[in-house]
Amino acid sequence: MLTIALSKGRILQQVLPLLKKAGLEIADEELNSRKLIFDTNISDVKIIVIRATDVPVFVQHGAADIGIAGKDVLLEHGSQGIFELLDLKIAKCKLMLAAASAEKLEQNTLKVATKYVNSAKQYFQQQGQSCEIIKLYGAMELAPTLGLAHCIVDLVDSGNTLKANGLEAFEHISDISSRLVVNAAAFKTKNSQIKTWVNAIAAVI
Ligand code: PRT
Ligand code: MG
Repeated sequence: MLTIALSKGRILQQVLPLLKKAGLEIADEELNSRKLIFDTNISDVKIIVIRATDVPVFVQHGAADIGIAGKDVLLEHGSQGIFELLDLKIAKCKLMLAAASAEKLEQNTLKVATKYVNSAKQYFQQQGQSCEIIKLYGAMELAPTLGLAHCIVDLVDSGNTLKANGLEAFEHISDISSRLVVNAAAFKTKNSQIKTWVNAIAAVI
């Protein structure tokens, strides 16, 4: 049995058509049921659909053999016990540093609101910039407006969300897209089964 963990939300919408092209699909009635673990057209492959941040956790512990999640989530989680095998080139965006103006970034200790604590810390450390990280789970864009932080580190696609909140992107921290990861132990014990699917998916990217 092979278990594949998919991220809910926007990644799922783009990943299901990709898997279908690679020969793996979940029937609509199955997907619309209240089940948490879905059967697929392939008898020995099951799919679970979970919170994006939970995908690397399931894969690291071998509860899922394969996972698909955003690079943003994978960078935050760390790569212990996980191999990244494919860039699916979907759900693309950029991790960026944004503020209301360039002057706001001129601080001895920069107050940064973000969901991406580890990525932000690492970035400012590389820059030699002292910072205080304020962890938020959403609506980062509000933080500078309400004086909670000098700037934010967040995902940016069109830039419309920043613009609508009076913010501007100043630094590009990393390029983000969805990645296929595997459990390191499963990659040995289920190597041929995993490789078959990785190759099939690679061929349709
Ligand atoms: O909502 P929940 O907490 O359950 O999960 P989630 O919000 O993490 O899920 P979801 O469905 O929003 O998907 C998130 C994943 O999609 C991320 O982990 C990324 O890998 C990927 N992705 C790609 C994005 C974006 N593009 C994106 N633009 N995730 C979020 N955004 C948000 C961004 O945070 C900002 O609020 O969209 C807004 C910016 O978009 P623009 O176009 O206005 O710049
Ligand atoms: Mg969301």
